[in-house]
Amino acid sequence: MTDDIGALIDEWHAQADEDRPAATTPEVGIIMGSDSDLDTMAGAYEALKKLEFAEQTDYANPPEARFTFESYVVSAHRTPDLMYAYGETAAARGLDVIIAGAGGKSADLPNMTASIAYPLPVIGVPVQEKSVDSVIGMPTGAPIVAVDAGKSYNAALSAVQILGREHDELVARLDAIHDDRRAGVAEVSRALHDRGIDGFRDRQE
Ligand code: AIR
Repeated sequence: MTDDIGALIDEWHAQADEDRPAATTPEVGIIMGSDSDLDTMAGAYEALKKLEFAEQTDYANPPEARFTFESYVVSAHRTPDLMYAYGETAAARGLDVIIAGAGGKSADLPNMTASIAYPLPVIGVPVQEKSVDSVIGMPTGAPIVAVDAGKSYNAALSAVQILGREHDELVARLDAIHDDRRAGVAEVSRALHDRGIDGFRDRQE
């Protein structure tokens, strides 16, 4: 294979053969069908950043952070060979969980990657409402975990929940952001009650 897609495929296979220590490889892989999905998939990036994950852009030179993620565009229909290679090499490249998003009515990247990478968990993100059925509609024996349309932020939280079974520090980070969210509700609840609806609305404008 000599084109750029072939070069990526060869690179992933070579990385899979390297057998690098777990602390140096990305734990989470974010893949999406097109770069037009990026705005929607950015929620996963935001959640991972909040949880102190760093983006690993060079497989051979990991960032200092203990937990990292990587991101790629992989199209199930335009580049099925690339999708196959990603799913097939994911575990050997050190990934523990994949977040896969695709849009349109044929959003097959999440479901196909789940089948190829099995038993590695794949969390599917339907990029649009019309993509939900194709992401979650898997036959018995071919599992996928999925979130609602556009909820890539939740996909990242689910990914870190999975990693948390092995890493206590991630559980602590998940607890901390959950506490922040609770505090946010407490604050707004008190403000609404104490200022009354008109006062609350005035303060928001
Ligand atoms: N897509 C890309 N390859 C296969 C599929 N199903 C999806 C992308 C994107 C939509 O098609 O995930 O949401 C439109 O892609 P584009 O590149 O035309 O903007």
